[in-house]
Amino acid sequence: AADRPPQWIRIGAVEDPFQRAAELQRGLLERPAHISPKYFYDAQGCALYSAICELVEYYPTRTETAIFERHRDAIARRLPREVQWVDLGCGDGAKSWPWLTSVQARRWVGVDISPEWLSISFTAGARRFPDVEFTGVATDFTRPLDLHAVLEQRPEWPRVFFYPGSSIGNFTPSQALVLLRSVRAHLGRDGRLLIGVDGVKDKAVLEAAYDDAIGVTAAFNRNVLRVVNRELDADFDPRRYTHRACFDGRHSRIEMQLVAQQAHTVHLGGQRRHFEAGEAIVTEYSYKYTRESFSALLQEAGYSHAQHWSDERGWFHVFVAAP
Ligand code: AVJ
Repeated sequence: AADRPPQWIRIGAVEDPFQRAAELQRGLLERPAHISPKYFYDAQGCALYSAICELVEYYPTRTETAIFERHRDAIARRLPREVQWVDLGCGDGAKSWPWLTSVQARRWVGVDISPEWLSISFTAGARRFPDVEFTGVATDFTRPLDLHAVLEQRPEWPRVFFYPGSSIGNFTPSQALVLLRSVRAHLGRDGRLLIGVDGVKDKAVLEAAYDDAIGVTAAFNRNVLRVVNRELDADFDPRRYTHRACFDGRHSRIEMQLVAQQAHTVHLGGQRRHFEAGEAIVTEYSYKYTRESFSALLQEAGYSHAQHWSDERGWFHVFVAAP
């Protein structure tokens, strides 16, 4: 691939600041107020999320990594070879690199909402794997996924879609179903989906993972108000909000909120919004699945079969699903 320069593709008006501001304003004027978790990830938010992944309480990242390390060969045996490796929400790309060797990848297609992350991962990967073709696609998973044209550039290479870290947990089950179906529509006959999903477990363990003792997750949550201030020309004071994370067993999800400590009025890009003391802004859902509930979702999305791996405690699930 040395003769093929890295490719850069941008789908849609991803970072259209007017669209982002309008979406933020709409959500904050609703009752209850809400902010999509995609707004967490500015430079500071990405750094805080990296710090979260190192916390003793935040088990998902290290549990998934341990499953991947322990079962890498067995998992890879369920995947095709000489593939186009599609990394959904690639971030810094680091989770992909060992797999590129395992499956003799010919091409890496990194997909991320953040052009900054894309160029970081893209540059790191292209240096590390000079014989692999690198393509970066900037898009937002809340819009319909359409990578057909990109993947058709290399019709001879089967596709593996890699969606680790339980990122799927940010979608409601019905939104997740839409995404899983659209991934399936990209797989062709030989393609596979390799996905990591966080498991249902003890409420205290779950809540500690989203409300750590030294307050990193609280800082991550409050940081979204600074993103809002910048993008929407708002005047939230993050110090007036406390972090809350509760596991809602009925919906099988962690719900993260920012709770106003006193009544106050905020300016939101030309509008005003009053918040009562104790009023909450919903900032994130993180859905948790059992082996059975996620297998059922895969089946409902049309996948014909799936293999499963987990850790000793059954805290995290990894699936390879076939179309
Ligand atoms: C990046 C969506 C997988 O839900 O665990 C971590 C984000 N939020 N701590 C998750 C998150 C608070 C994370 N995901």
